[in-house]
Amino acid sequence: MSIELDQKKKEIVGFLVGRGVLVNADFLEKLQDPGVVEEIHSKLEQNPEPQQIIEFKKEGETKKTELKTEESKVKVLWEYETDYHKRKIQDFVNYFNARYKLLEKMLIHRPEMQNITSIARLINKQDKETVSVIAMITEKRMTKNDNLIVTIEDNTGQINVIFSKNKQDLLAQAKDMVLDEVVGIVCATGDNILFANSLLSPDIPLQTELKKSPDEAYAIVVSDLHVGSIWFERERFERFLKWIKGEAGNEEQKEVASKVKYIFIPGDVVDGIGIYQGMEKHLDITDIYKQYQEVAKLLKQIPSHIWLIISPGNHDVGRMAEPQPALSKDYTKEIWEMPNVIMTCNPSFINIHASENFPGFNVLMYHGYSYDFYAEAVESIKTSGRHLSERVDLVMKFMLQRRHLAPSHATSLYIPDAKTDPLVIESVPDFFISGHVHKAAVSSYRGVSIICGSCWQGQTDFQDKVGHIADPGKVPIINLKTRQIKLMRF
Ligand code: D5M
Ligand code: FE
Ligand code: ZN
Repeated sequence: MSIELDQKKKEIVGFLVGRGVLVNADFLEKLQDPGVVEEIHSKLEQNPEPQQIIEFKKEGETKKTELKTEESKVKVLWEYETDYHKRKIQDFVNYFNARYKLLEKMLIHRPEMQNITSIARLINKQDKETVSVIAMITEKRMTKNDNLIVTIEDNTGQINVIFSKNKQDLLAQAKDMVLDEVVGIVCATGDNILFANSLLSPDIPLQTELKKSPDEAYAIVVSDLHVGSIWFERERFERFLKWIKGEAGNEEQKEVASKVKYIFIPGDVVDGIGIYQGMEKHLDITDIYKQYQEVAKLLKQIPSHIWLIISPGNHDVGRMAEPQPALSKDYTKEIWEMPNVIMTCNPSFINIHASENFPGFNVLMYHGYSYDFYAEAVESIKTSGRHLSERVDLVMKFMLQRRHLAPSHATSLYIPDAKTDPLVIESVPDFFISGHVHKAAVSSYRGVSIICGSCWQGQTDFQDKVGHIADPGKVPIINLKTRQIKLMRF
């Protein structure tokens, strides 16, 4: 890149950073393209004022990165770049390598990880030694004697590790491991085998201070509307709309409503069509376009000074494979055109509420499609004795510890991406927001607020059959000044 282009690139990044905007690796990657740099830079020069939209297109279909600012606050989104090439075996290999590298970085500097050694160098080790390995789990089985044998792999080889029943805490921790997750293991070497002494996840670093906004403002989570379903609870949603418009509630509740600045809508905006067999009889609106038009009608009632940040779920239109690109404009034109709407991909990483002297909050938003699997697959979560709808907070904490939204292969459909693994939780968010489970939950883990929205769809026939208890109409209300989160019932 020429010096001049390099300078322009720096100015773009400086512009964004100066406004508290997150500049992620994907965005930087885009800036490798001189055409993109020129295009964005020219827009900065034309109109560096608030309320601007920066947009750029690449060849082929319209792709858009949209940055909107309002006063000194900024929200940013990057759209996942859909890459339509046919996937080959090598793509899977590259994808797992990319994941390994990202997670290895989080483990490699941990003080516990002394004497880190590749698996190839351990296989023929004769002497007993204490070593650390960073590896992916490829197999797990209990022995007759109740020890756990785990096969691990890095890009140099494979080896078995024994978690002994004599170390009960460690064994319990190891039983929670799922296939394909990346872990750090401190162990003693044996003859072509390792004896585990401790186990580390990439995890969230301990944080001493909770980030708080200097001013009082609120963000709320309204997920799983399922508009179009016969079980969509319109009256309940209208009660919510009345409150957000300042027309209902006591004085205190009205005061809160007036200070709501962000609404997160993490997917299942509509019930969709053809999601499962026989779905037609569960639909009030059978036309997908009309479902989204109905959503637009409802969302337009929300005061336009509130940002609506919308990402897709497994009932929405478009591909199911994650990362799911932002909802297609072809189906959601009315929503896209709303000035206060930001459409993001699933998962997405967003910065909200930045101002001159506040960096804003980083929000990881993920619909939660993979969660059903982990509620069953993770021993300690499964044996917590509650249904997923009662323990989504444990699943979300599990994801934060693994720094991945679906560590086991095929627990969410995904498109392997040769360059990176977009489901890795690369940066530590302040808020981790999901939906999908149809029951609200609030928790926190090492300074990350864990929030799951509820739903606006009553209990479905299917949920009845599997014992899932939907709990519609509970809205998590996040006070950005105190970081307190309350559930409001509609
Ligand atoms: O999913 C809402 C909740 O219901 C979520 O926790 C999963 C559960 N659910 C829904 N459909 C199924 C099937 N087919 N198998 C297992 N669990 C399911 P939603 O995405 O809104 O349908
Ligand atoms: Fe849903
Ligand atoms: Zn869902």
